[in-house]
Amino acid sequence: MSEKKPLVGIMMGSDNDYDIMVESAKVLKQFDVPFEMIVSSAHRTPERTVEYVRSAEERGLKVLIAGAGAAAHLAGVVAAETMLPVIAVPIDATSMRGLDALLAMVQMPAGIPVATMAIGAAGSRNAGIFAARILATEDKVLNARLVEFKRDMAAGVVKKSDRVQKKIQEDGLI
Ligand code: RP5
Repeated sequence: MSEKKPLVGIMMGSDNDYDIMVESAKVLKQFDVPFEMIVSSAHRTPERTVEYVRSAEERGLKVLIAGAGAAAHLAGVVAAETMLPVIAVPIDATSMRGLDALLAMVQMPAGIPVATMAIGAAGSRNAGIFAARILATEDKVLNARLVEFKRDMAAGVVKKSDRVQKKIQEDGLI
């Protein structure tokens, strides 16, 4: 992890969520955004969760990401305890394939918002990007990195289209 003071806190309900939540971490690392990571459960360790969140703002964190599966209350509980923006990542941890966590996160009642991403690894990557976008509103260098990232992605799509054109010709369809 970077030696700079963390700006983003990545929380997850279980170490079993790590493989998904590491995707947020990879994105933040790519954009050189310092972060920290903690396992804390809204249900199994409610006090630990509240203590961590209450100290977050004081310690200089600007955004919190909360990933959890099943009856996923983590993001909502976190948002209830802080004024920091909270990004939620639903995780596929049960026979409901993450739909349970998605609904628990996205259906927050009015007043305590959480920004809910898609289920799983793509959602976790987007959580990292979204956190970076929030921070970029006050950081021109980070903003430039995000602009470059978006440009590279667009160039990637054009390359994919070129490959499809080649393939359809090779397949003798046009
Ligand atoms: C949630 O319950 C965690 O976020 C995890 O996704 C799920 C299952 O936890 P484990 O039983 O795998 O620790 O709190």
